[in-house]
Amino acid sequence: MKILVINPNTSAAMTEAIAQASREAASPGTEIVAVNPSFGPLSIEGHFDEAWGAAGVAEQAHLARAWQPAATVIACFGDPGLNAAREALRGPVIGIAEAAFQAASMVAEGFSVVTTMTRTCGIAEHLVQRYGFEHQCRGVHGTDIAVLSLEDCPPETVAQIEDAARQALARDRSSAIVLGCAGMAPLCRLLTQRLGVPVIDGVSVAVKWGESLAALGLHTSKAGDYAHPLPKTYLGWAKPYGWSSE
Ligand code: 2AL
Repeated sequence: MKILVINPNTSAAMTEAIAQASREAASPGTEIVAVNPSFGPLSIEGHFDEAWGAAGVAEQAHLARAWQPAATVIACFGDPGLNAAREALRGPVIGIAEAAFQAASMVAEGFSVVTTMTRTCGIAEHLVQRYGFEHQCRGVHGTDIAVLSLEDCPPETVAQIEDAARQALARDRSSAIVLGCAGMAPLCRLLTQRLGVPVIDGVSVAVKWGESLAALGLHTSKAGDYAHPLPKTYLGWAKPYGWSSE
């Protein structure tokens, strides 16, 4: 089966790192197609960036109509454009934040999120509420590590994330760590070894669940709120992305 992994930022290097992590998680026979939008911010570190990231996800989901992936992963921790992609596509669409929270809640009674810029903590906290994990998520912690500095992650940055995770485990009385950025996916194995608790990278969980839901024959319901968008004229540069019924 073919799984589409959309990195909502426009960093080609990060898309490649996410593709690599996705391929390591995928079963033999699963093909990972990793893409990023043709426009928008190089990294998503706030609401303004996220609005453009969501539009970029809509662009890529619209393009994927032509081949209908078996499942789609939205690989940015704010899950930008998740519901838009669900409307556009038939296969299941999974956000890495929701996948990570679900997985963490199954392996630990309480978990902490360690993320990038402190200013993005509110976005993660809103997702915790929206997905209903207020009782399991015991804290969201910013490190003020810029997303793009994860591309070429030096040992000091890894040490900083490890340190933040140790403090979170102690302060929150939690017993698992959720990595709050797709760019942290390559660090998951190393941090698991160092911390000795489950460390959850939403990219790999979302790929695995995408495969599982597709293998079960489940698709996004078109009977209700995730029905295809209404056919409509879009103006300006977004003109090609207005939905048409064919
Ligand atoms: C992210 C992420 O996963 N990708 C990105 O550009 N920004 N999230 C985050 N909290 O920094």
